[in-house]
Amino acid sequence: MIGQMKGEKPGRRPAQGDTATEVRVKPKAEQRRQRPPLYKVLLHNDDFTPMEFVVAILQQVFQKSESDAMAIMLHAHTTGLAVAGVFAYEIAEAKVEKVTAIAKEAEMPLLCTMEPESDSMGDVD
Ligand code: TYC
Repeated sequence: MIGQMKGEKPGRRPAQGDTATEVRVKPKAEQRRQRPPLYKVLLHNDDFTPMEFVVAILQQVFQKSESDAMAIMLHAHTTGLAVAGVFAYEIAEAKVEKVTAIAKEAEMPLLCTMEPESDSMGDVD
């Protein structure tokens, strides 16, 4: 909020003709309240799940294009882990459950987990 901050005494409102620009930086706690903490949904590599199966999951569950799905799958395949998407807690949880259910049904060992996304300051919520 620019101008009067929460819990602050009212002061003179900026008037036309004022030249100084007042920049207020909100306390960190207040900044955090504005957006929900985000979670990365991770796909883990394994030696058994077919590449095409992982690509299909990325398209179906995460609405990825075929080329993006292929790139994410190959990243998991080569590094061991890939971010399938970043979501608010409940959505991330639902994605993990969906992937896990599809993999279980197909008797694939594909592992999908979630972890807090760190913000630009490197903090996790
Ligand atoms: N490594 C698997 C294979 O060679 C493919 C794979 C990729 C599995 C990504 C899981 O998250 C994964 N068939």
